[in-house]
Amino acid sequence: MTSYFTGAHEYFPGIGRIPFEGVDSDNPLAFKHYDATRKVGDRTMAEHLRFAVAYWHTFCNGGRDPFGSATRHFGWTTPSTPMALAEARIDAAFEFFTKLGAPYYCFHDTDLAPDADSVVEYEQNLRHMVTLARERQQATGVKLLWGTANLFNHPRYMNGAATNPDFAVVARAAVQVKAAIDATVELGGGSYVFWGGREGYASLYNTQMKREQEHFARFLGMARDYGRSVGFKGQFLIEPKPMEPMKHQYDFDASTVVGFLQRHGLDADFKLNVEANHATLAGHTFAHDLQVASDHGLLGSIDANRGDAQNGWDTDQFPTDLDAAVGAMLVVLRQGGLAPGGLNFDAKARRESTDVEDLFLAHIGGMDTFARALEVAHALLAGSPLERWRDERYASFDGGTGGDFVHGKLSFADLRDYAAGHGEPVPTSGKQERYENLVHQYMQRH
Ligand code: XLS
Ligand code: NI
Ligand code: NI
Repeated sequence: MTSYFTGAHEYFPGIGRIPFEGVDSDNPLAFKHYDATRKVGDRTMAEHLRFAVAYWHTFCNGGRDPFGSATRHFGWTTPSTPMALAEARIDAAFEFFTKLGAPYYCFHDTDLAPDADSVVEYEQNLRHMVTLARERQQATGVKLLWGTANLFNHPRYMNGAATNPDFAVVARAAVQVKAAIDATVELGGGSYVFWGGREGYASLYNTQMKREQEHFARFLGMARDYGRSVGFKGQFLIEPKPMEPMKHQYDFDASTVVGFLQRHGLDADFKLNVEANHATLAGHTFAHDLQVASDHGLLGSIDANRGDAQNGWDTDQFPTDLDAAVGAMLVVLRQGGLAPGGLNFDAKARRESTDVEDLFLAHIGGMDTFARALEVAHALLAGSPLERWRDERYASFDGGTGGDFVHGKLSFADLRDYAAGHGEPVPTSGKQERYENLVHQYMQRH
């Protein structure tokens, strides 16, 4: 991957390619664990982790919050017209990707190109920016992990996009999804994401929930058919989230989405993009929602971030919690990897982090956390008693009467007779602390 500048402007002066220096380095602008070409098992770290930078948080978000305006004003945020801004932003983005060594990026249509109320103008804007993105992808080797459409910002979507009670809005949402699928195909993206921020409701008094969900399934099926017709061979992904911005969102959590996809016959084309902070908002751990998706063969990709233990909203912080990342990587390794998905940092530097280098520091921390988690999870699976211990807990089903139960050879009355003949079951410790100690022992080991 070569560094990329148009030559016109360097947006991150004084910052070069981020090197790997190892755990003894105190250089903040160096990786301590992420060594892209290092092998872990049969693949390199880069191949396992497939890191992506989120265009919206890193290049579009100036640190605004509900109480205040942007705090970050960087070189690419000054141009006066929306198109000049988009063109400056894409150069900054590719300079950032290549200096960081991130192999992938993700975008919403309106992150990349200026939005417009006119359908034709919107489509032209996106096509122009996709041409520039394609040139830059070819020049650098950076690839698109996934594309999506922003169906939550514009006021027209305030009552929902695909689930809006007004058909005119549903059709208008299709304009963006069609264009964003076209962009994803043209840029070689391996996945296309639906995150339904406004697909939900605020009050049941004015809502026919069943009808809205049926419209949603119809819309997704049509988008799938369109994508396949224009040559999209990748995976469609639904990103669950229980709330925010809507009071109640239809894609509540992994379990809800799995049921929805199966009920509507969409599970052959759609998988899940599981986000850490969305799982915790739903009252689950990150690993729980990953495991639910994976158990159904539907874990397609990950939005890596973290919430805040004291705050009840989607703080989208960069992941620094090794325990949570190890839990995630165990699920990923057990299912044999994430490709064509990857680990997208759907995370933003804090509002108070106003230096341009903070964008690098944030990503370095996230990448090092997952690189270390990959090493720990791999070591746990390849060289520790973890899998054997888990298997042994279920050994009573491996043969004998327990085996007959598994294979459907017993009647319900047989269970009763077995219990009557065997007396009170001997208590078996769950040994949670032994497992926790093992994981933490491997986290400290080098
Ligand atoms: C917001 C979502 C969003 C999706 C893409 O909470 O995480 O960023 O990933 O629309
Ligand atoms: Ni989110
Ligand atoms: Ni996300």
